[in-house]
Amino acid sequence: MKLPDWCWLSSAVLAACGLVVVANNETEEIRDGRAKDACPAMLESRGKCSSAGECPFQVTLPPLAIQLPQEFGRIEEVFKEVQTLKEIVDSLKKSCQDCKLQADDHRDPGHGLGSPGTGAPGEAGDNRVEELENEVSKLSSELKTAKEELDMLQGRLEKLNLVNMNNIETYVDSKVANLTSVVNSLDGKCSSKCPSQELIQSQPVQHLIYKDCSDYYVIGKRSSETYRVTPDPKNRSFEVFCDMETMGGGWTVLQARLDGSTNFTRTWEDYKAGFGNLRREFWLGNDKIHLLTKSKEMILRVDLEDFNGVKLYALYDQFYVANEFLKYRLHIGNYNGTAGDALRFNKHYNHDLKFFTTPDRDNDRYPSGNCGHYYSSGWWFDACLSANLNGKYYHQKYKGVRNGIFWGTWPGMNEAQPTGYKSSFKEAKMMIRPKHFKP
Ligand SMILES: *[C@@H]1O[C@H](CO)[C@@H](O)[C@H](O)[C@H]1NC(C)=O
Ligand SMILES: *[C@@H]1O[C@H](CO)[C@@H](O)[C@H](O)[C@H]1NC(C)=O
Ligand SMILES: *[C@@H]1O[C@H](CO)[C@@H](O)[C@H](O)[C@H]1NC(C)=O
Ligand SMILES: *[C@@H]1O[C@H](CO)[C@@H](O)[C@H](O)[C@H]1NC(C)=O
Ligand SMILES: CC(=O)N[C@H]1CO[C@H](CO)[C@@H](O)[C@@H]1O
Ligand SMILES: [Ca+2]
Repeated sequence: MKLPDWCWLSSAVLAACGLVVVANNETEEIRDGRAKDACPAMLESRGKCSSAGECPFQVTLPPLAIQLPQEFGRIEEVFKEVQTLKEIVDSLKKSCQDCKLQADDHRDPGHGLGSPGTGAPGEAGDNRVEELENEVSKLSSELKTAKEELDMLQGRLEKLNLVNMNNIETYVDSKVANLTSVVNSLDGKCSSKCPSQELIQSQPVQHLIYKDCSDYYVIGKRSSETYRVTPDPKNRSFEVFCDMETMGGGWTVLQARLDGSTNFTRTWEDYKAGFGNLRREFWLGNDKIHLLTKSKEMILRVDLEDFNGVKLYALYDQFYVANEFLKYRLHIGNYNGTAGDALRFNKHYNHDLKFFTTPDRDNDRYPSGNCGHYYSSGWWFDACLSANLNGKYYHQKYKGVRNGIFWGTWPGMNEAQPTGYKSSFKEAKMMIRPKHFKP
């Protein structure tokens, strides 16, 4: 009875592993077009990967050579991920063995399971896991070797981007994600067959992939840095900046303003994909924000600092951004904090449940114009705003349309100034963390 499951699973796994191996074969295709004519150096494969899994790809380096950008250090992360996978397969194997023993104990002899073939399915299962295990360790040692070779080369090389590392990275990433999802489904199959389910569920496959910054916090990462997250195993992973200090840490930063170095007057496509510099000013991107808020129940924290050095914050105990089809509609929960509930200012100015609007895409509730165009930003405009953290960055007070970074409940902000000047913010930041996270 177990056999078909095991067969199916293991062949899926092996297919996934096989594909990773082919990645080496494919690197040939990932050369930079410019390089082909200019210089004969290239990363290339030397024929098919052998059945032993060895892929004789190589980097040819006549007089000059390629620089392998720092990002290639990602291989190391991938390697760690594979190691984690390996550990999980180990523990799966163990729990499946326990499971099999129990199943043997409780077998009803009246059923066909008592036939001479009985022992075989279990055995086969174990062998498959072993095969998978071998396959995974082979893969990890291959990656390791590749990394060592590249590290060695790095010393000799100058800045010359012959190889598009991003493509390789994405490729390897997607294959590891694939492997991950297959192992996850393997876990599902195993526990569904196992009588002692609690036992297995108490070893969840949790940090196989890091869904957001809180997962990095849990494994002991405590420096505020960029990390790679995979909120949805079916989608791509991407870099985020993690705030590991504020209120215990574990925050995934969605937006930051601090010096005006990034222009926030942007199109729908820009807001969709994200823009700016994760270490300075940026918008993470609506698709990514959607995936992050879909993967876990999140809370939002907004931090603001004005030019007088006053720092206040707002917390919302729910934060969800729908997908593009639903125009990235905003959902916020109850407010708590010191900066005031500007997102839900009153009946007429309420950003909750509003669609995202950009200067080129009007989804707001203002009938005679586009709030995004008028206020120079993308935001969940009502008609139009009591808050706009994506407004223009002003280095001082300004006059005219209130299109600066705005938080309507800020002390003194809304009052008409006799001079007609409006005040803005020195820093603004939006970040999220799982609701049930305890630092
Ligand atoms: C792998 O390499 C072989 C021989 O170099 C080539 O024929 C084949 O098309 C390559 N496969 C892929 C997927 O690139
Ligand atoms: C993993 O790769 C296999 C083979 O290409 C593919 O059929 C499968 O859909 C992939 N699974 C995921 C979750 O991407
Ligand atoms: C920001 O971008 C918008 C749209 O491209 C442009 O009109 C505006 O001048 C830019 N602002 C700055 C300060 O560069
Ligand atoms: C607001 O948040 C703080 C800190 O998490 C908490 O102690 C307090 O009880 C919260 N207040 C309300 C009204 O939820
Ligand atoms: C944000 C993002 O990349 N979403 C993608 C997730 O995967 C689905 C289906 O594969 C795509 O349609 C989304 O665009
Ligand atoms: Ca409108």
